[in-house]
Amino acid sequence: MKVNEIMASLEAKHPGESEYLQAVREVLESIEEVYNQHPEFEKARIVERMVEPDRIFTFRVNWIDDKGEVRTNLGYRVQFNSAIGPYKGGLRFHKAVTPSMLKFLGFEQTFKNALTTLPMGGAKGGSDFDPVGKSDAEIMRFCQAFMLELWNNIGPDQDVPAGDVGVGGREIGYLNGMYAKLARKYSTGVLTGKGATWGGSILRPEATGFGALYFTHHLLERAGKELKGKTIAISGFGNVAWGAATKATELGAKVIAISGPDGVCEIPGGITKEMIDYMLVMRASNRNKVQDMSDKYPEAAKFTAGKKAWSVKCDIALPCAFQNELNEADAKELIANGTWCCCEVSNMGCTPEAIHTFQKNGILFAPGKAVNAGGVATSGLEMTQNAEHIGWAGEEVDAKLHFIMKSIHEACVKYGLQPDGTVDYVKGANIAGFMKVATAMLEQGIV
Ligand code: 2IT
Repeated sequence: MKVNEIMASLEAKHPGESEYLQAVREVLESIEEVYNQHPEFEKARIVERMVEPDRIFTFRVNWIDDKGEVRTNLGYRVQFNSAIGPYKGGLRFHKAVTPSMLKFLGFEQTFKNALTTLPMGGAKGGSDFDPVGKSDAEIMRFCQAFMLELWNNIGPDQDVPAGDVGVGGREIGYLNGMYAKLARKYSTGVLTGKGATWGGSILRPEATGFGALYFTHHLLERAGKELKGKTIAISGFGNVAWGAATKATELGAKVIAISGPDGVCEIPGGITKEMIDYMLVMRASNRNKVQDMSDKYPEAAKFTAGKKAWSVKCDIALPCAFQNELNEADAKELIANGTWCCCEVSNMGCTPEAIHTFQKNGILFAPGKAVNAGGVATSGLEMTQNAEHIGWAGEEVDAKLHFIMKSIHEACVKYGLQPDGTVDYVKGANIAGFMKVATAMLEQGIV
């Protein structure tokens, strides 16, 4: 396999799909050497088969807004790879959603899910529906219209969607309600991230952020460092940022910045429990403005318009918002300000140039597919509880989540260990995920 040849053919087939091509290139560059040591992979054309989704559903979603006007959006479900289990991955509602974005996310999800140690294939879906400024009734009508198209292609043994950017517990509720009505199926296993009273796992809302901090803890521990007393800048203020801020604070670190599309809030004294709770109110308002934090807590939080979290001096940077939200210039600014660790919590949160800059400067860096895998892993635990018709206590879920994150860290070390004793976590995560999916594909023949 030659990465440049495969990429040239993909670029010709899928022109302009920049996020998808970026995600594929990153993985192929990491696995090239290992792949070429396995002629059986090449013979079965594993890479050529793995980089294309199994199938994509595209559909129109019509709904009626509060003024009575008809609205039209596009909906998608990308079923990427089912070699190790039913398709699994979130739904993203965001105005910038395109097939390229969902293909990159589905591709990443396939390797991430493989890392979790649980039997889940990879998928992603969503819509260019923009939740910003929408009323609760509009959100409900959109979710119902979306499910009207999707319901026949999902199921507990087939494809299990969950939340992602713009899709949280409220949306999963509306989606599940409509699914049950259409499918006449009332078992709880078709979506994850459900409410705690109707099949949702305890700790699923916290899991992505908690898992990310467990991973960061193990990464720091291996490097002879600890979280206690360190300053952390977080981007975003949604579900993932909320979970990360909660666990970081609990483990003794100080979260000194959160950000939004409008700018950054600096919190020199460290974010408090009250402020962390307020992040949920801000998200539920659908206003999408981080300035709301400094309006509510003017003494503690100082808002600066147009700036990113990466302009704030910190030890550790945690991108928790969107792909490519941290670029080369941001990486250089962080390094100049003394940052020595960046754990990517968002999917592909850093550009390839930013990652290269971190690695060249000896900054501890770990990629999203390893760091944020606790979210989907806990979705997997929710599926297990649903299949068994039981619910575990929070301590049990937390212990399993921590164990999984520790295992993912160990897998990264196993496959990413460098001759000088440091770990290339990008390589480690990509090779570990790839080996599992490739072996599963090989053993199941040409399908
Ligand atoms: O990116 C992700 O891993 C998610 N949005 C969670 C997916 C899931 O199925 O829980």
